[in-house]
Order: sequence, then C-alpha cells, then structure tokens
Amino acid sequence: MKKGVFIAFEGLDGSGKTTQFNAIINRLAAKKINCIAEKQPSNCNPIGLLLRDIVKNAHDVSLSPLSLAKLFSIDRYEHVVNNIKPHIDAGRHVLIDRYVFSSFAYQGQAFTFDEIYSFNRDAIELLMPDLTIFIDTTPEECTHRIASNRASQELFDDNGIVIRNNFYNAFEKMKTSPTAIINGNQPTDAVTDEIWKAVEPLFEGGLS
Ligand code: ATM
Repeated sequence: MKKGVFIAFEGLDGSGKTTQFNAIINRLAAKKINCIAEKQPSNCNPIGLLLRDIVKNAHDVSLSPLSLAKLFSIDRYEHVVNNIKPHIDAGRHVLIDRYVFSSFAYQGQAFTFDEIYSFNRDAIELLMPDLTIFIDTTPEECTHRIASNRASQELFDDNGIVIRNNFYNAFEKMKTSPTAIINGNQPTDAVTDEIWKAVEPLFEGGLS
C-alpha cells in the first residue's frame, strides 16, 4: 500500500505557522485531499497535555530543562507510534504543527544538537517528515505580533534569535530531511502561495 504524506510545519511563536498550517489543510481539502491535523506537544496522551499546560505557564512549577527535553521526546515517541505512523502506513496523510525540529530549536537553548538527537532517536528513526516547512518570520516581527495579539507570554517567547539560529543549525545537520524555508514576513496569502508550491508536488496524481 502507498504510504501517506507526512508534512511538518515549524516556526517561531508568532511566525504565522498555525495560520499557514490551517490554510494549507483547507487548500488540500478544497482539492479533495483529506489530511489528519496533528500538533506537538500532542493532545493525545497525558504527557503532551501536561506539556501544553507547562508551556502556557499554567502550572506554578518550573521543570528542569532536562526533564522538559525528555518529556517532549516521550510525548513525540508516543504520538508517532500510536497516532501518526499507523495513519501514514495506512496511506492517510498527516500534517503536523511542530515536530522534532522544534526540539532542536527550543531545547537547543540548553542542549547540543547531539544530545537532543539522542533524546529523540526513537521517533526520528521511526518517522521523519517527507517535508518540513519552516515559516521564517524575523524574531522582531514575531515579537511584535505576539505583543499585539496575545494576553500572556509562553515559556520560550523571548529568545527568538537563538531559537531561529538553532532551527537553521538543525536544518544544516539534518540535510537529508527535505526542508522548505519560506519567508514569513510577506503578506499572509503570499506565504500560503509559496508553501503551496512546495507542498503540491508531494500529492502528485492526487491533485487536479
Ligand atoms: P505552539 O505555541 O506552537 O503550540 O508550541 C508550544 C510551545 O512548545 C512552543 N513554545 N513557545 N513559546 C515551543 C514549545 N516546544 C518545545 O519547546 N519543544 C518541542 O519539541 C515542541 C514540539 C514544542
């Protein structure tokens, strides 16, 4: 059986990643290509749900960077094994809002590339995206958008320059994993059009 397509969306907070993720799901749906929408941290297991609360600062606790890094990797592994790979193997397409490059970028504030790779080895060996879309919006623009749109800050909102460099470093180190870097500072529709050009060929034969 032909496997489904697996595409990950990455970007800084405020980059427009989730808006673009939804826009591409809608474009595919308009072409009768149905995709399963997922996100990480996941909302499929208790660890993912806990991480969602932690990054929103919902609990008055601060976990060590090591515990956080390991929790992200455990959530990812459970998510891949139970909720992503079975769909891909059965020929269904999955789009995901953040995947392993987010760990290289965000946990890269405390750990080296090799350390993060080893935390995530099991998920990486099971499944890497057919394409990772990186919405590259400048950290200044992201900060501006977050300040004007959001009431509260998330855990890692204020270190955009380092996180962006970590993304680039990881793309360089994981060269065999296909990546499309998209200029996120353009108007929303132009960003969607540019992503579409990268995504469409993956569905060859399935698009009219
Ligand atoms: P979203 O805002 O895209 O839902 O992501 C939640 C946060 O989780 C985001 N932080 N901020 N600010 C990035 C963080 N995160 C990690 O630190 N490591 C990971 O592996 C993932 C998937 C997310």
